[in-house]
Amino acid sequence: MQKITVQTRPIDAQKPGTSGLRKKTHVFMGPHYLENYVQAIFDGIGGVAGKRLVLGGDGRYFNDRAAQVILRMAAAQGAAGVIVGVNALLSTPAASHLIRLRGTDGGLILSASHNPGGPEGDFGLKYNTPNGGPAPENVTDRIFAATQTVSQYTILEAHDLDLTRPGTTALGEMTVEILDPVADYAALMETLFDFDAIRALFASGFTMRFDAMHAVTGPYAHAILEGMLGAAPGTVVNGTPSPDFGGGHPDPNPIWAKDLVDRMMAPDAPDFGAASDGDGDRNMIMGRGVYVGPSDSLALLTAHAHRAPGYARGLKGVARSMPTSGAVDRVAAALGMACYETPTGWKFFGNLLDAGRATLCGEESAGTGSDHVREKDGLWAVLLWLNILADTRASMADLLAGHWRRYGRNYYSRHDYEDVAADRANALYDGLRARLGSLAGQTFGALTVASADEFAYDDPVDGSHSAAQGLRIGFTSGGRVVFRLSGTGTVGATLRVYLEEVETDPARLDRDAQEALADVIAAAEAIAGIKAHTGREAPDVIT
Ligand code: G16
Repeated sequence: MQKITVQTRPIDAQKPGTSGLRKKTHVFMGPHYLENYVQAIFDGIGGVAGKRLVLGGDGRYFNDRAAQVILRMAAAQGAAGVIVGVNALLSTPAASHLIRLRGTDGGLILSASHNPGGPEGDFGLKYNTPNGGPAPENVTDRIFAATQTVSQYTILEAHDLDLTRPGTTALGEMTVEILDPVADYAALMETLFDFDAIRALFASGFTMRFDAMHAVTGPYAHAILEGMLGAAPGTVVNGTPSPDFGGGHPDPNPIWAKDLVDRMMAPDAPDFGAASDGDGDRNMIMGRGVYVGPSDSLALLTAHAHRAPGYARGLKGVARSMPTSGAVDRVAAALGMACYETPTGWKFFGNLLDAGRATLCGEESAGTGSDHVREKDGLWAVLLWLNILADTRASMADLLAGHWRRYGRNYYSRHDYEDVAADRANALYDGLRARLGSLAGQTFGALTVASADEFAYDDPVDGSHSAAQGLRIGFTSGGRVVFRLSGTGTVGATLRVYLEEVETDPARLDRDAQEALADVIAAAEAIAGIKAHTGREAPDVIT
């Protein structure tokens, strides 16, 4: 096996976004594109000589080819070993767990998360640090800097490794351990949750539908829900990962998981419904006749986490991203625990989790997780819900209604304007930013602005400062609107408008969210001129 050095040149715009580098698949497959970026990761972390890495992905188109390239580059550059899932599959949370369990020098995850896959879809790659979490900004800055100076990479000339079976093999002088992607993760889940209680729940006739959306969670859900917990065969649907996710969009929200929503809203719906995304870190939670929004899910999980053995001793604190609703804040206040507000991006939770300041974290973008790994974790959220249901034996609808009665309800919605021309999106955003200082006291329709600022974050653990993390406008009613430009899209700009209004009147807790938010929606339009700037009459996606 020969090591060869390939001359290359920097490629434009290989800048990691909210979670790694995400581009159109054909862009990633272009000459030197993947290799340049892998080299930049290796350079950005000080080389891989003597290091051990975890490698795996969500199985999307090009996952298999990219994994072989990364293995050959790691071997050529002196890595001591790579632990890789069978067929180069690993869910993102399972990869995070393996990095921690095996004490590796980090890992490479092949995924564009919930974005569609296939030759016309998206591909992505990110580096996770030895704590198992997405690389923080100082590391991604070094990686980006390396993409701008890369001039060559070394790679082994070798045949593809057979990754179809567990076992240990060698590539040049590098050890490659191929393992079952599910086993270690399933064992971890067993330490956190009362599997006996959940088995008893299923044995009592409790029914569930889990939609794996043709993505990586399928094998995990089959093994854990149907295999270990005794859920009826057929509970897991769309459970075989496919390179283009069955032609679908593996984003677990009411738009893309509409089939699940329809089933859960039917009179003969199962008791509990859930879905997960491309790489298994996001979740959607439903009960018969009810949809539990991600912000509410975080709040309820926080209120009930003590019911699961892994959290029986209570939570050290909770954290949510800034655009996530304040529902969890009220639970934290009632329980007397710290509640942190971070910028969007799971990487910002890493320090809080490492320092033992937060146990649970969550985001409006369908992510919830805990200190068991350093990624959000879709199936973990589903299992915590199951543990709560097993312990309370209450219906999802009753749990949700009871929660709102006790804490009030944060009506919440996100309106996305996708693939907007970047200059138009920037004009809206920059124009609004320039006017923030003059908004307080102004009235827009029924609402008066109480505060307006651009969110910035000072990490309480390492003191790092992250500026320009979204524009937030609070109203005297207690409601708010937040404007952000997404950092995960691959075409044009995506404008996210996050809308929230607080309701504590027991007679008004059961309204339609868009209706309850009508004043906030109208004020957002009046303040920012969304229609004029984007040229759109309505959002592309409402969640
Ligand atoms: C990633 C991040 C999340 C973030 C989400 C959306 O999730 O890990 O923290 O909330 O993107 O980010 P944006 O609003 O910038 O598009 P995932 O599931 O895509 O890896």
